[in-house]
Amino acid sequence: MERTLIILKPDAVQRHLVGKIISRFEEKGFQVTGLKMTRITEAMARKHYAVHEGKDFFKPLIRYISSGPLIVMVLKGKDAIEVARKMMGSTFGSKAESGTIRGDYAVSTRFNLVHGSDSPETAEKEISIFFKKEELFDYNLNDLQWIYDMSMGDIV
Ligand code: IDP
Ligand code: MG
Repeated sequence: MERTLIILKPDAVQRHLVGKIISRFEEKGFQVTGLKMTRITEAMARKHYAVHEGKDFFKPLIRYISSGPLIVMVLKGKDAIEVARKMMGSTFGSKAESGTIRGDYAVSTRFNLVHGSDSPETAEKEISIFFKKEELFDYNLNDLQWIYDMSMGDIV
């Protein structure tokens, strides 16, 4: 099982899409292990998007992501990182495939509603930026044996 950090960016909050986007991830079968509304300071944003420092879109990206309250959540599931990014669609709203979150709800190249970690290393780093240990919950999901076939001992 893998963990990923998902952010519903300030445009998702302003556009009343929080419930819809969370539902998509829940309905897919992911377990929500942490969830809150917060704001990110410019310093946190710079840390979170450090890989983009120096690029032409860095400054407006920092302004965008720190411009209002957002939702951060940690999802747990098999291949959660890759599957969540697939559900989000490609970066630019105008290019994202229909059926994905960005493809269905975004047209902008910057205001693209969601963030999802892109590797296990970045996921762990990003989770530690936004969540304290006591804000994350380890609990049994009752229907897990219907989300995956675990009858042979592994998770399929
Ligand atoms: P990702 O969110 O799909 O992983 P990244 O390349 O990591 O995409 O870019 C981070 C964020 O920066 C994007 O989600 C988007 O909001 C913004 N962004 C990326 N490229 C551009 C661009 O060319 N113009 C404007 N904004 C951009
Ligand atoms: Mg990225």
